Amino acid sequence: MDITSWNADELRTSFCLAMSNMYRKEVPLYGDLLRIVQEVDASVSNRNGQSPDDLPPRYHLERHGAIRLGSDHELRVIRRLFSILGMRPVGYYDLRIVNFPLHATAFRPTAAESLDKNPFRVFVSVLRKDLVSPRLRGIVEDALCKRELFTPRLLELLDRAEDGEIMTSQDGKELITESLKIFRWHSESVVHIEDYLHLKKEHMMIADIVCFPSAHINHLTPRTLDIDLVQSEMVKQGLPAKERIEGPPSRQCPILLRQTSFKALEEQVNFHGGVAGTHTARFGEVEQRGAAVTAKGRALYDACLHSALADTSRDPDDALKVAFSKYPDTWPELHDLGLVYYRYSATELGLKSARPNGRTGRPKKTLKDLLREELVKYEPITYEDFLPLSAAGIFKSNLGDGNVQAVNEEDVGGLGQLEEGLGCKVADHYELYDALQKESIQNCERDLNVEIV
Ligand code: OOG
Ligand code: NI
Repeated sequence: MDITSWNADELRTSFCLAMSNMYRKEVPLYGDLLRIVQEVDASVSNRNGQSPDDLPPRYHLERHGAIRLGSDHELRVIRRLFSILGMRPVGYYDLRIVNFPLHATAFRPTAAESLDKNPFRVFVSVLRKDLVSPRLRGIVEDALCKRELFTPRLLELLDRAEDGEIMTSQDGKELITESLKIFRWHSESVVHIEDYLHLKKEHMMIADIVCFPSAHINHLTPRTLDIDLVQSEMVKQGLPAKERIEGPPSRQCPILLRQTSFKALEEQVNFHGGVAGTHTARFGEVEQRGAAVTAKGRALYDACLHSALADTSRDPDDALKVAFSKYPDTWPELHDLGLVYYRYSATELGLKSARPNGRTGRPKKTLKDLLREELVKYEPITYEDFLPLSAAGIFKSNLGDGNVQAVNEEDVGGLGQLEEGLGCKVADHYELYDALQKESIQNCERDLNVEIV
């Protein structure tokens, strides 16, 4: 795409494509995964009597990525960069619940129009040094001090954009080139292999963050229409697929997020001092997204998931199916029980029967009436966020780190710590979905010329 002027949505799309091209070169299996997703989506579209071109534009671009950072300074600059790409921090993920010494947020667009154009999201974790053993903190500080993720040119472009200077096409291209340098893989480690092994013994994540000169992108994840088909294609085509799909089971009405991956590569690394070794961190993932659930819908999801995890009498996939039989699986039920967020819109019949104001003003109607009279319809709002327990399942199979038990301690001010590092608040995803739902109701009031009470 040619960037002709300052436009966050276009910049984000260019950035996302550039990142995807870079990762495809670095991890060729990711290219194979993209091809499989394209083939599966085309066959699902055909099955539904559609052409892949009938899909909304976001489907062809859609993916997420994940990076891990070592300091507040790094987090702050990433926040500035992503803000220029139209992505802001949403949600707080305390990854102690999966036994990682990290916490995280997801940078993503939040406005309906931007999400429709390209909902690219990046899950950004930050190392919590307070959760690293005191005896290792020196190695961590030393290594992080030695690295600088951002080029002077990138910092200059960020300053200029923040000062409101018009970004030319050339500036936009340079911004992307300079930012890719943050996320590129380096096979040279900044630490000695002994230190790497000490850090890795404490937690793989600490070694992955601290020992390399960049904040390498550790996976990219295209969205697919049928994750079960992608999973079986991966196996058929000999990709080292993870054994199980994470998240809810396959349903008539998909909710939240289902994910699977191919396992991480073992990569050659030259450690400081010239010793050769390996590191395993980078992989490819695929996701199928469903509806955003309300807090009530999430509580039910968590309850079903926990009962599936506790059921050792069955195979995990069967346990999941049994546990989720308690989760309603028709859109009207999910709607009437308030489990899912919806986008409402006027039907053709509604638009045709809309009347100008009478003498008593706009008629008052309830949403229930409008739905019953088929003047309004609804579709679920897509879940744009993440599920840390699923992420832990992905990492368990990728890193061979079996320890993903939940830690049930109270939050010791992690959110405040993260927000201080960011230099801003993180948005609450429930509030965002609620606002999208409300906005859609207001659009119905306008289009039907009624007051919805
Ligand atoms: C977590 C990444 C989370 C997902 O799909 O849930 C994620 C990490 O980098 O440690 O990408
Ligand atoms: Ni992911």
